[in-house]
Amino acid sequence: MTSNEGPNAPAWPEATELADEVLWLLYQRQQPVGLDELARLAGTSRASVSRALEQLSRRGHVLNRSQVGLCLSQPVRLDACLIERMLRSSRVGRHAIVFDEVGSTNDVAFDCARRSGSDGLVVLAESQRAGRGRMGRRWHSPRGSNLLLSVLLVDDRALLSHDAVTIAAGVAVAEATADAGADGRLKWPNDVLVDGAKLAGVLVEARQVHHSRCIVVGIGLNVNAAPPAQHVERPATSLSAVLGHAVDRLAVLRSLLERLDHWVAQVAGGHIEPLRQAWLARCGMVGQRVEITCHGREFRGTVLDVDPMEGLLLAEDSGGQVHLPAEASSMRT
Ligand code: BT5
Repeated sequence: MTSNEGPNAPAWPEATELADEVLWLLYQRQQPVGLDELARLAGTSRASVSRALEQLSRRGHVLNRSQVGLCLSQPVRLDACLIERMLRSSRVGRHAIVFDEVGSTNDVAFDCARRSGSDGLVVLAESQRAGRGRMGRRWHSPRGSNLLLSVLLVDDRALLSHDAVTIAAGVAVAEATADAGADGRLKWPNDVLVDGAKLAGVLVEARQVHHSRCIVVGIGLNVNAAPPAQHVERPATSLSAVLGHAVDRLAVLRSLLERLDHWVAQVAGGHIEPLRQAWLARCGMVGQRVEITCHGREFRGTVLDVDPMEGLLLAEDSGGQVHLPAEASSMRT
């Protein structure tokens, strides 16, 4: 299920295959390459490569042409063929769909659950009209700059708890930001921060679709642009702001999906302890005083532990200990 849902659908399958191959060659090169060289690498004629390049333009890819050759303009447009070719994962991201614009990628992912073989599907969009956060909040992201994605997991055997998948997604995002060179820290239950500013958020939702329990892991990650200040209650940042240069979204996406693939497999296999350790290694919250709202109640105290299955363990100021589930909790501090 490779698909780019743009306005100009490709004309015929062989041409699409060649355009995919040319795109892949250009993406891997990351340097200008001449038309003859491109034709040689693709094993075809100059004329066929020229037609493939026209098709790529119609798919929204921007090519920079110079005397030394042509290359893809940065940031490279997200494309399902690139994602599927680059990924080394067993479940997450086996199939990809890229949209120019949707309401919410989470809703599209749930809609796709009606198709057979959709487990592991990743839905991406260059922009969202109604991107959502948790508890009715909104997610804002400038078009074409960041990662807005949802991974569909069909959980027929009920192996994936909502909280554990939230923790797994947070760890995967933090690890992917580390791969890119930034020190992403986890803030329970669903934020990734750099120096206290929000870089990414995770929204895990579960629904019954026909007879299957479906979990959708929604992730918004600011790669090349933070949202305008009027759209956020607290400071936000992006990988490019942290690192001081433009960042390849596809490289970040690759490590994010491969790491999520790993952690989802761990959760499905019941291996929770490594996930707990990975979370704690990237979270500076143990020992901190916090205020948390859970099911409309206020809790104040000191964080003792984060358990992917049971939730955050809090030593309450009023005495006693309580486990607070991620799904129903919001941190106020
Ligand atoms: C989250 O909610 O952090 C989860 C966000 C998940 C978004 C993804 S995008 C792909 C997928 N499709 C969707 O429709 N959603 C998911 P929460 O903890 O409730 O945080 C929301 C708050 O973060 C907002 O109220 C803003 O203050 C702030 N915010 C909004 N956009 C932001 C951004 N791009 N970067 C940093 N902070 C942001």
